[in-house]
Amino acid sequence: MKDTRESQPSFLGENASEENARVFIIPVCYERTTTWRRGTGKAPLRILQSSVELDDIDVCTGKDVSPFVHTCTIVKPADIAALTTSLSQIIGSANGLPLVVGGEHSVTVAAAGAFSHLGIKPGSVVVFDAHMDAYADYGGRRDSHANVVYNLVREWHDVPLFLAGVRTWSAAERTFVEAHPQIHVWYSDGPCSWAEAASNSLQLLHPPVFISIDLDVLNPSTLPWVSNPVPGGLDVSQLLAWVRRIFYRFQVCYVDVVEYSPPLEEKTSTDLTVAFILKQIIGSYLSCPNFQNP
Ligand SMILES: [Mn+2]
Repeated sequence: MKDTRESQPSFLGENASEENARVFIIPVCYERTTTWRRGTGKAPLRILQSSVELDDIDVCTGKDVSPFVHTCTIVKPADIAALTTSLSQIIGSANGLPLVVGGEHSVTVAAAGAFSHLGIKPGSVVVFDAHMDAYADYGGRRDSHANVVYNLVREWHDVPLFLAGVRTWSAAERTFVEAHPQIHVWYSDGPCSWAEAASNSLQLLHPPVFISIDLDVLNPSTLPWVSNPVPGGLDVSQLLAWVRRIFYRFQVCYVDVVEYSPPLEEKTSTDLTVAFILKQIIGSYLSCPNFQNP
């Protein structure tokens, strides 16, 4: 079905009906607490616009993903509470995988609140991030991009959380993480390779899995346009291979991709990079053994 919304393109330029869709892209233009490079609020539109240029085929499976993807109307919430309400309604009526496209990382906390509101608790959480995001208080705030893991632990205190790709942290964050044995960290500059870490993560997870991907987990040489880039980190293939392994092993209840902060120059290759990542995530979902083709 061709999309008729003039101001907002749909992912890949097609828009499956809500009835036929199995993946629901939820674009969230939310940016309130960014502390260094601004721009995440513009990311959803840039990603959707560039996605129209992509081929519809998932390269690993050969599967055409577009007939299964519905792009919801862009959400522009005033605050996290309003976003929680909106996501509760959208996720509650979506018959398939919710795929939130941010926006800053604090949208993940709103999604967690929406799941709790709907009475759904994940079996485990995976956060891909260069940072720990484990501040109780950051610049006088408790709802910022740097409080995400702290707030996820508050929301689901007994749910295992695997934090992947960390390569910078504060003493306070490290203390918080060490005080919570349900948090497992893979330090990307440590002795353990990403492939070993991915295998280890699979041993710790339980379905359904709630996945948050802060794009700063990627090496800035791959994706420099994030709010808070950190040297080192994964490349796109490594991230996607890890995510695909989770999909193949477990039911996944939620994914978000956040913190892209596009440059002012339009039509940059990184717009396509992020759209490509989304397409491959969708392909992983649609081709995994847990997916039932309608
Ligand atoms: Mn981060």
